[in-house]
Amino acid sequence: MVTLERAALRLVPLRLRERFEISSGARQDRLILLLALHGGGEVGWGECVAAEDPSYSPETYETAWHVLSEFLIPPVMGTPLATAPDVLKPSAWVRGHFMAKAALEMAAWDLVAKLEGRPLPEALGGRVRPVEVGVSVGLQPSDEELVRKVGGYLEEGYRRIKIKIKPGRDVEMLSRVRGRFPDTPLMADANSAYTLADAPRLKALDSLGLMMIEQPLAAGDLRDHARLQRELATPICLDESIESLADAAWALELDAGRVFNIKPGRVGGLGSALAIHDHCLARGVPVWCGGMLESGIGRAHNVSLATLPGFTLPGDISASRRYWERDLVSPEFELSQGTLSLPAGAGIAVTPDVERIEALAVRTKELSAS
Ligand code: OSB
Ligand code: MG
Repeated sequence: MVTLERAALRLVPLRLRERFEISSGARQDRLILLLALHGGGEVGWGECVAAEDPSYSPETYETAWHVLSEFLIPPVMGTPLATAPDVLKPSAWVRGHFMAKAALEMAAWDLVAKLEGRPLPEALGGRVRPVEVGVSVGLQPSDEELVRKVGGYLEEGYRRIKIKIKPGRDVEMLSRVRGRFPDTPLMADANSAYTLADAPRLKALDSLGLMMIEQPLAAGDLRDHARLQRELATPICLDESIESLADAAWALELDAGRVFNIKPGRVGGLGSALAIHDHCLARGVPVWCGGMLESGIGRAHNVSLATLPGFTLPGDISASRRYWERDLVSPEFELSQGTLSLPAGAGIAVTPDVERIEALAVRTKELSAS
């Protein structure tokens, strides 16, 4: 039992080493929302994955800042906490805002694990181990550039390559990549850029031996995903469509997808991610851990989650240098034989560079029991 004494929000601008383009748009500058939860002499850290615009999800860092500071954090200040997911109980009435909720819940997991002196993977019910990882490659200016990028990542050791697609940059582009890398585990992510009318085009991808096609259709349209899956040999992987265990269970019942990309931030926290993992593990449905261009703080949570036994496929959890000139944690995450590991230590085990976070922060807020 720990009493939550204080929470600190920080908004930290961080420039990606390379602009990252997906079907809905491109981004080079991130505004990273961090949450530090103080209690029992320790600090737990969480990162909110909400983006700068509401294209991937209805949330943004601004809506998350608002909901965290007005509704999620105040009712837990000065109150005792038995388990990490309990931190969301007083705000169970708040609809949606899964990314805001996840940031608070993940900070609580880190805090509780640190107070217990346990690494986060163990607190989650797993064990510390290296996790196999892949890389998510954005839309490139040309197919040549894409092939060059993919080759570079394979040389670094990434175990699986995900390529962003959109209408007009799909079948021909991926055929060229496949031609150059006949045996590489490849997949595609459309971020909802297609409709069922594009089924013939998506069906043409079947001949390329992709591991899966991620989120081809609209987030809310499980019915059309099920229709599309009936026509495709390639498994559909769902990302944006899944915000809860209920969504995942329903998608499986409809056969709207056969693989899930689990992002703790998108599903409202690690407790929800665990529930989806357990449901899939019991049914032999493969899952992998996705990413949202996080700093090392969010990445440490993702690496911890990915140690659980159902995460049998390499996730979008890449090394710090794939994203940042300099990460916000030490040690930074480095690729070793296609895997990432946490250092030894309690909780997320990596140390946030507090001095740099304070120096970079463009907005701060402190909350405590009144
Ligand atoms: O669809 O998985 C996605 C990044 C931002 C928004 C959505 C997605 C992504 C990625 C990047 O694919 C994954 C990463 O963090 O490396
Ligand atoms: Mg995706």
